[in-house]
Amino acid sequence: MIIAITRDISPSMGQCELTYIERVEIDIPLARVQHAAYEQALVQAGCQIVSLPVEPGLPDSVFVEDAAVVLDEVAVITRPGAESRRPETASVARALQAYRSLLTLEAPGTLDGGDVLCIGKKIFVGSSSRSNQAGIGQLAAGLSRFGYQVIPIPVKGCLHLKSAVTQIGTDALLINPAWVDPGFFQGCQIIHVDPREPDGANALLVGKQLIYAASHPYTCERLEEYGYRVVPVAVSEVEKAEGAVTCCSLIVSMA
Ligand code: CIR
Repeated sequence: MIIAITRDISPSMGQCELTYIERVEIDIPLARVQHAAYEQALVQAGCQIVSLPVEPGLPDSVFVEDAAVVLDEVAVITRPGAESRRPETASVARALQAYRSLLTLEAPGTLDGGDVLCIGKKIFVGSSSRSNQAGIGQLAAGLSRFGYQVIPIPVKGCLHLKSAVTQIGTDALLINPAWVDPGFFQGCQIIHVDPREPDGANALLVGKQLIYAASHPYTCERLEEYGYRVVPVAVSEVEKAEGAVTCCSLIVSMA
């Protein structure tokens, strides 16, 4: 069984944090419809949805990925880099404690789950504007007992490491080489985004399905040519909040 923890769109999402993109109006009713379809895609991929209560006062709270890092042995509750986002973690921790023992990052450490890419026992962490050395150090210290190696890597031009690279198969990655150096991922099959779609590197692998933003048709076609089973979802409204498909769920694999 696979659990997907999600949270519905906040009515205040229009006041979300933005770093690399301009603010444009978000259609909240449409965002809710798209989020329901995203959850449906997760169900079709084999997930059971655990939906957290909506947080009217927390604009970015749909982006549950940033509040935790879920591994087979343990879940790490983060301390998000944006101060406005720190209250999001309490309810995520309450939900996760049903499935995992918890570690919690502490000040002055900051880390967003969107910066964390786990491939086997290697955990790549983006040194971004959201995840600092102290946060990455705490993650490494907390996870070393489970045999994980934490590897900090620079990202440029985008919010999070997983804006630049995500896992699309056991040893396969989808990447925008302008934002992260593919040389960090020796031994993996690397597929580049179509250059017309710099934001296209964020895909959510669940089982054998790739949940992927419908706004990137060229990269989608490329993935299909490589034989990937792509499930396109419309996420225009969370994209206006600088989010994408991995950000809106926490995937918890149950043995
Ligand atoms: C933020 O700036 O924190 C939100 N507006 C977007 C977070 C997206 N999260 C993610 O990519 N993991």
